[in-house]
Amino acid sequence: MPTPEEYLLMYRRLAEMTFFGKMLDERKEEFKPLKVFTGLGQEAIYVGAMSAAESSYDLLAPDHRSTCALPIWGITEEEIIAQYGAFAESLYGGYNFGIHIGDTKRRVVRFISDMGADAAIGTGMIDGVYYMRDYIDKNGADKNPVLLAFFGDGAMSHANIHSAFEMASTRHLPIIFILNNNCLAIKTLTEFQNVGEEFSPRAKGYGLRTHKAVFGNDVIEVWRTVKGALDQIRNAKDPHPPHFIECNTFRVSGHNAHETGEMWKYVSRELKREWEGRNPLELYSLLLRSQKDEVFNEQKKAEILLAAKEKIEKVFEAKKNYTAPHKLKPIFKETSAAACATPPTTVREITYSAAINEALKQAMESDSKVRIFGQDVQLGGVHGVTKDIFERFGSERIFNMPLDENSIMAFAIGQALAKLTPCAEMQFFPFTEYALALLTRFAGTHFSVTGENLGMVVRGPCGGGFSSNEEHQKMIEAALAHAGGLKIVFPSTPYDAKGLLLSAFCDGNPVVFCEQIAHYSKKGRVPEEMFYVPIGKAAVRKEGKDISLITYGALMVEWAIKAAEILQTKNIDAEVLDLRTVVPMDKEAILASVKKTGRALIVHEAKKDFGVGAEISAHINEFAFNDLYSPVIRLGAKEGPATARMELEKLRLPQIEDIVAAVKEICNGE
Ligand SMILES: Cc1ncc(C[n+]2csc(CCOP(=O)(O)OP(=O)(O)O)c2C)c(N)n1
Repeated sequence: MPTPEEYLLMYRRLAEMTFFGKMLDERKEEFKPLKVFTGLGQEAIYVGAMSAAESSYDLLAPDHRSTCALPIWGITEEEIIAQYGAFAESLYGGYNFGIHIGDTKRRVVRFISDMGADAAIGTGMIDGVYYMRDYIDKNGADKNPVLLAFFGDGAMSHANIHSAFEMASTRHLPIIFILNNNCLAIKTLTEFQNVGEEFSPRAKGYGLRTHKAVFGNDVIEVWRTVKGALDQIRNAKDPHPPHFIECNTFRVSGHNAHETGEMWKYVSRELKREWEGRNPLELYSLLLRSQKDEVFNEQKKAEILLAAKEKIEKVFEAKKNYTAPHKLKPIFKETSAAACATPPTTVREITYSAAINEALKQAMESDSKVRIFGQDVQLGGVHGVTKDIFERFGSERIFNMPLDENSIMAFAIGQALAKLTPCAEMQFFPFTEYALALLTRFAGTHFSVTGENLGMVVRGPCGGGFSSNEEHQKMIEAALAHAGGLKIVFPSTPYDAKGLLLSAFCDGNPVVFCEQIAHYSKKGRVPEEMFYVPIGKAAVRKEGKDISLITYGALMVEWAIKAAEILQTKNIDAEVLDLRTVVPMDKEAILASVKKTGRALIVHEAKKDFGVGAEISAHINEFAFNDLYSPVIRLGAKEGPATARMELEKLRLPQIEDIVAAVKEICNGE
């Protein structure tokens, strides 16, 4: 049971948070046009759970009702209000609003709107905190941090929660999942999310330790249950399953404060009134009065309530000084290109795949914060790119993951938040689409929003040139590039594959590394030592003066070079510019080449329509229009899916002959 001091502390916190929520609700108009999300009536879950935990080392993955949890974790009410209004003085300088807040230093996962995302990302973060403690810092092993991850009954249906449970259980992570079951997901009643009385059978199915559902308006019941789970996890000798605690409550305010008056449209007035009668603060006053007369009496209660009210009023006073933001922030952390200690000398012929494997090993050797994970990677992965790494570095550095790209991406982001350098393998790049939301909406925005770098590498094979299908070879770089905040790298040679991958590991931004599947066995000259090819710098593969062939990716670069050789015999001197990276795009190199040749043919393997080529073409038209002798032309895959038959692939993908024909037409009008 709590000590008398703990009883009083929780009363004070509950009082402060109740006033805070009420004032946010009452003064919602001041935050317009932004919405205010409170969740009145649910305070006890967050105050009880967080009061049971240890704020100096446990972790928090909040949900959008977690306003009450944050001050206990050191994110002050002033900071919360500044964030609610997206003021210039807020932690994120006007980016995002409301409860969308977090702070890695204070061990709070940044909250994003995607339901369940924080719980999923939290799995990677808590895992990373332990790795950091045991293998990097090698101290503080007496402390066993636990992640408290909150989410609602609606989120229980989402893939992110599936990912969170799956990662937590398969990696035996010290996590307490806390379900705030407020009976509603916006306007949808719980019965549409779940059949049966409780959600715990689902959690049990994942191997989580479940508890009898808790009355979530009773701060002590929540505290006691969470405390018990924390003790079990912290003191376990062997790997202990994560816990799942379902807290039943009800939100007596609207989904956001602005629609409270409309709630009767989806809940009965009786039900709302019934739960209003179970107000957590009033229930707690009654409990304290009956049990703790010696430390709690009417006078003490009045003192605490008055102090809480005054504190919150002062917090709102501070808001007067907050101002509107007027500054957009950059999307990438600036990186100075990594340099080699000594210039590489030992050059030999190795395959594209071996070059990547060598880069992975050298990155791991030189930095023990690099960890590799994905499907089948311990045994080399299905393409053999990660072979022999497990034998050399062991299972703490390279490990297999469940067959779920969303889980892998969430875990990678969490590891990066824990200041490791994760390298997630996507077995085939198109399956990254299952992880697109977290990659683009968390990883791709993190630096802009927070100013904190998020160094991570997502790598895998892409592209055609072999018999397959759309599911295995669809090109998705245009979607990723359009999302923003992700560097996108396309190595075309074994040399670049190694040098660019080593750069990706020290970039400090999320880097998507697209390997050409059909080129894994192609050989090229590669230095044995570590070296770096700068990200964002194109390479001229063949000089020329008549036309610029602008391309990227190993397959198209190879074909463009072959086409240029054929064209040379026909007295057309084509320059081949290999972009190497789609983002950042080396626009200077593009303009320099086009200004020299006056003509441009853009070639890529991805579909022509709405592809990266359109961006390149637009850039040339914007900045080199007067240098052009003829319009910029694009070649790309035809509309429709990739196919299994090479006969059809020849029709679908731009071929060497197509490049030659297009150039002849541009240059000679043939
Ligand atoms: C993936 C995703 N889909 C839809 C939404 C829009 N949305 C915001 S809150 C919400 C309801 C969440 O319900 P629940 O998880 O029960 O939490 P509660 O609001 O009841 O606390 C929805 C659907 C979202 N934020 N994320």
